[in-house]
Amino acid sequence: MNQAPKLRIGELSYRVRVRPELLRAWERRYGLLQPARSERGFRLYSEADERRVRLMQHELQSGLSAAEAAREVARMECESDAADRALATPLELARELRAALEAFDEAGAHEVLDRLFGIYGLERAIREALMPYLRGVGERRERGQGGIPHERFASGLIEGRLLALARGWNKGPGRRAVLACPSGEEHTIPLVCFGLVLRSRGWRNIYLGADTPPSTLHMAADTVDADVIVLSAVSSDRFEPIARDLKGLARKRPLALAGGGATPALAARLDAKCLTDDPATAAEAFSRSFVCDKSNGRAGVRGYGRKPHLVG
Ligand code: B12
Repeated sequence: MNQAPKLRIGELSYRVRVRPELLRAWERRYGLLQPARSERGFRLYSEADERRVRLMQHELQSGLSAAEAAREVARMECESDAADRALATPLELARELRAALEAFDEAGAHEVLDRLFGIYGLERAIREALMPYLRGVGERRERGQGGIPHERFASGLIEGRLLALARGWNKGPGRRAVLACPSGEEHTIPLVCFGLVLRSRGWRNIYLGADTPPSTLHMAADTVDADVIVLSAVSSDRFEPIARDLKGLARKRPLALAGGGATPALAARLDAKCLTDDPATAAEAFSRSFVCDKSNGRAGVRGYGRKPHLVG
């Protein structure tokens, strides 16, 4: 966290989704940001500046005026207790989340999630807290600790929270992704995370959820003329029985497989793309790699095999 200032205003603005003019106004009016200057006089912001902007957004969302929110951020920075709580690392917050969920403390868990998203934003929250938390649940289960009731309670709460953030994610002019877990598969949370980050890059999502049979996939993708279909499963056993259907889908439009069940070999066999990163990183890379082939006007994703409309 304590790195030298290095972010130009455009980059900071992109990360926190706040217009540069507003960032400069917060700096001028409230001293919220304390940029260094490059040799050529450009403002250079630190991670502490980014953190203060996120805290400011969090306070604004809770209903404070800008002046009050800025004072609140300053107070949090000064009062070490409050600051420590607010600036807990993502992993510390993941631990707090675990404690709340293990106690079936719904309000407590939401309060931790408020701080997690408010301070670190969606992508870091996913990558650095939610995924590690979920992995921990699996590891504890393997050691015979933590029961199914807790796991169901925890995943229901987290999924509900993520789907609340997803409201309206199928609207707008962006490219269309059909997202689903194949037949028999219930592990939807990472797919929802993927969709949320894709949405933040301007995509529209048509989310079909758990246990989606191939016929439904075909129908949905045709109906919305999807630009891509993304399927996620924890085991390749979910993909293998429908391999023929998946090849059929991949013949018509880009198909991507993700989750523990997606291997590069399987994806290559099905002419699909294999998403191997965590959901946030994968969505970010995926949206960057999605290109429009000017020669035939069709869109495609780099790394998809040999389909004629895909850019290789
Ligand atoms: C939460 C959870 C559930 C929840 C799911 C709720 C929901 N809506 O998602 C519930 C309670 C429903 C559930 C049910 C079951 N579960 Co479960 N579950 C989990 C748990 C704890 C987290 C799942 C998760 O979100 N993983 C996401 C991350 C943490 O997993 P990861 O492997 O690190 O993923 C990496 C990459 O693969 C990638 N990735 C993963 N998914 C995706 C998706 C996209 C789009 C992208 C881009 C990337 C990506 O990101 C990670 C890299 O950082 C896992 C433990 C685990 N380690 O996964 C068990 C786990 C997946 N479950 C397991 C089992 C056995 C079951 C049940 C059979 C048991 C049961 N009776 O409860 C049922 C089966 C349900 C079904 N038919 O699908 C096993 C699966 C073993 C296997 N490989 O087949 C696991 C691994 C637990 C274990 N160690 O035994 N489960």
